Amino acid sequence: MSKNITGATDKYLQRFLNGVEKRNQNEPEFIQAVSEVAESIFPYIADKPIYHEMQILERMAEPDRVVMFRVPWTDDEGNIRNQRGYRVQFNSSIGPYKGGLRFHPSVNLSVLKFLGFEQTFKNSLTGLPMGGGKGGSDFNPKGKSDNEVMRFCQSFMTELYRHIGEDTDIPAGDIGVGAREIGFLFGQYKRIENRFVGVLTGKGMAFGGSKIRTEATGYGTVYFMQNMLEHVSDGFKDKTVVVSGSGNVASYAVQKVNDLGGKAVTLSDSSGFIHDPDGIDQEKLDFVLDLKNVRRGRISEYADKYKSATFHEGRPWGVKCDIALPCATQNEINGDEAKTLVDNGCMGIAEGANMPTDLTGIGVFQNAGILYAPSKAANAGGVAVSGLEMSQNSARIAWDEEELDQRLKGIMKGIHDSCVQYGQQDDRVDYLAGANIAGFIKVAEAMLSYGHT
Ligand code: NDP
Ligand code: 2IT
Repeated sequence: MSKNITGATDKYLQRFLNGVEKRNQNEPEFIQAVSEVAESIFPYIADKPIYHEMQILERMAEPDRVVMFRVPWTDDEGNIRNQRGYRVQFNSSIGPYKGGLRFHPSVNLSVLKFLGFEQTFKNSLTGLPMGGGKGGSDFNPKGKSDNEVMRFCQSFMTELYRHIGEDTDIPAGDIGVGAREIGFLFGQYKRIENRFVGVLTGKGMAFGGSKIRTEATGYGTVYFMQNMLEHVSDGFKDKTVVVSGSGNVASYAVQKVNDLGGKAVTLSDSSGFIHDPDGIDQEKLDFVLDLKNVRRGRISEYADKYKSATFHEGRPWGVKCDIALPCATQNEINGDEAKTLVDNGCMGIAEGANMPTDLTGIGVFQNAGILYAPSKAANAGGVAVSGLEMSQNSARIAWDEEELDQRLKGIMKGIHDSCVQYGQQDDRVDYLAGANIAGFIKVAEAMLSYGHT
């Protein structure tokens, strides 16, 4: 790129970011997500004035609409409780809004806007016709009875139902929203609307769910890492893998690492992490799945049961590894932790969680030149199989497990190859730039076709 273009690009980028910061004060996660994308897109559009004239990125950085609502519910003691519910309908340029619901006390508008913005690019990368959205509540499911969770979900859906629909907006799970919550939410939607349609994904197999959806995010993240390794003539065999989180994404990431001959040695939750140098095999993973999905306990119990493991407070990034798969939450790897990973010889990161590495951490990985797959590429397998669940629901058919796993693998390979196409540099692939640009192009093309909408 010539010096003049670089100078102009920096000026436009700075002006754009100043505007985003001014309009979204007190929304640090949203500003972080937009900055990361903009830094890839401005150099790409430097010689494409139409994107500037049509204010494409400026419009992409503003949600189509945000719905915020009151969610009253009654706890088991008969107290009336009150939560805040949200649905951020971010961008429907290439399909109906699609994205998860998160129930966690940290949920606020900044978090859901960052997630909805990211989702728009991620969904575009899958190649399926899905726009971006995200929603949720500051409700904390931890320590609540099944009945309390049911009453909360029913109240939440009693408002949400009027904003969603199988061709309008199709929510799914995310942190704190799994099979149990999707069942309660779908049951209430069906009761209010008296229609049995694919308005949610991640449904149970008895009521329109898709095979492989539960496993898809974790499997997809590992498939993406495998694609990156194969691209440099390497593989998972005998690699030591550090995983954070112990929920849906982390559990099935561990399972697929084992399948491919790697050794996963950590899992974590918000209290700390376990380190099991012998590896987390299927029997131990079955214990974790029961602990987290049925008994709803803490990961420290793993170290009580398995003497090969130790429990530690904090995050697992100090454990020496070849590959790291952050699968818990945003900003769980800071600059110092990224440096520790690199100094300990880590050669690849694939983000199962959304935006788990902060901007300083990303800079550390990029400067080190190691394999770094940003979340919008690496964890797109979950929403991709959600898209396949939508297709199956519309056609009233059900594909088998093998067919779905093949499609998931094909979609992850397609995303990998798009990242290579748009991120290839002299001697390496910049997967961050590749994912951002490849995700941007299709949404931008649709927006250009629509004029000012
Ligand atoms: P789960 O609720 O199943 O599990 C979340 C895990 O992360 C738990 O172990 C939880 O610990 C931990 N965690 C959550 N918040 C924090 C925190 N603030 N600090 C430390 N640990 C935390 O969620 P998922 O596995 O579904 O989601 C994990 C990540 O993957 C999220 O970033 C999500 O957005 C992303 N993702 C999920 C997809 C899906 O299909 N489910 C698809 C794509 C991305 P604790 O129990 O102590 O809270
Ligand atoms: O972040 C994500 O991609 C998800 N939580 C899954 C969204 C979906 O609609 O399956």
